[in-house]
Amino acid sequence: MKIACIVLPTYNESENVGILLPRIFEQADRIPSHELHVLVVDDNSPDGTAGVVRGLQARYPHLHVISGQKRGLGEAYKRGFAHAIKELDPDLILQMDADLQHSPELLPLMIGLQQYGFNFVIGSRFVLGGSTPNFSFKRRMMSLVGNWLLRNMGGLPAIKDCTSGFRCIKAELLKRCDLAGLSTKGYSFQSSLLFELARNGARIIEIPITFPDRVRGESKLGLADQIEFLLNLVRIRFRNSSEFIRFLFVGASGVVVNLGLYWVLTRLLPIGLEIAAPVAIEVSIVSNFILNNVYTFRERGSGNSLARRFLYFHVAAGLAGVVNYSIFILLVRGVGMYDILANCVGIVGGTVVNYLMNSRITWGAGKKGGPFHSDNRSMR
Ligand SMILES: Nc1nc2c(ncn2[C@@H]2O[C@H](COP(=O)(O)OP(=O)(O)O)[C@@H](O)[C@H]2O)c(=O)[nH]1
Ligand SMILES: [Mg+2]
Repeated sequence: MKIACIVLPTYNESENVGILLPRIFEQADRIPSHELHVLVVDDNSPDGTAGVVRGLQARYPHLHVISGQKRGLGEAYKRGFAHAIKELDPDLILQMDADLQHSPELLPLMIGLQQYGFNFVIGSRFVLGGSTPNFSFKRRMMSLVGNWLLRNMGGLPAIKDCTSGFRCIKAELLKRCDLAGLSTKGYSFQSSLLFELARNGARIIEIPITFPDRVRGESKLGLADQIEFLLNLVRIRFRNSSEFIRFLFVGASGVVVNLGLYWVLTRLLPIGLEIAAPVAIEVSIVSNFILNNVYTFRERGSGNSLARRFLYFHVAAGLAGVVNYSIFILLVRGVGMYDILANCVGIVGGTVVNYLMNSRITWGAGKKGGPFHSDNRSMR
């Protein structure tokens, strides 16, 4: 049977885990598709959280616990994910808080949604039906502004809750991600992980959750997390633009190839511009294809197979070529523009179309279907 493993980070949650863990395992019967496991990642909590968990292991054979140094929520998750993948080889990995702010009764739904093609389910406080009934005005504003900044800077305008800690992720998708590079602290780890999953082909759905205040214990996320969160916004933005900058470099090399060949064909050989231009375009498409494959999108694990990527790339390149050629002919024949200049304009138009298609589709989320598929990735 396939395994779903909840990675549950804890720091001083001894009062909560004793209540939460039985409530989680009560849900196991409602999840026919998966065997439910819980991995508690405790950072040597001084209040003896790990001891409480160990005490419950006799009752729950699928309860696991690892301990380590306290180095932030992000580090705890990284350790937990690696351990779960190595020891349990799960099909699904879930993230959840241990302080009863996330309702275990939603676990069957979050796990069940994977059957419908969603490989990343987010329990969301900010979609219709979600709520944060006990948030102070200040906390609500911080969360709303932070999430607004994140979704727009990171290029996922449709995602409402970028920092939620209640999520269900297909392990296969998580394995494609580069976790080592992600932030170590709380809120910024959650948002960095979201964008990393998106880059690697997540098909996302948000389901509404109620996020009440914690009743026992104290929140651990403080000022340092908020500062790292703000700095991380810049990193997230840069990470997205660095891909676009690489794409432009490749595009520039394509311009050299295109114009160089066009010049050779029209100036050194007796070939007319109607033929020379499309030949030059086609050769530059092929050189761009090779470079984009090995350079621009090298960090992305696409939801598409290599063969499919290869096919989509040619469709994108073909469309870009049509746009390039149409602009070129229109400008030369229609407006009487100098042919080299007209070709430059055509190349710019073709490059934009090429980038949008490759970023959103070829190296995108894979087969169409999820609400996430393309609109949310407008900045990539
Ligand atoms: N292992 C570990 N868990 C942490 C750390 N910081 C927070 N947590 C856990 O992460 C979850 C969410 O933290 P919490 O303080 O409730 O954040 P808040 O709900 O945003 O105020 C809880 O289960 C905490 O015990 C940490 O540094 N290490
Ligand atoms: Mg909490």
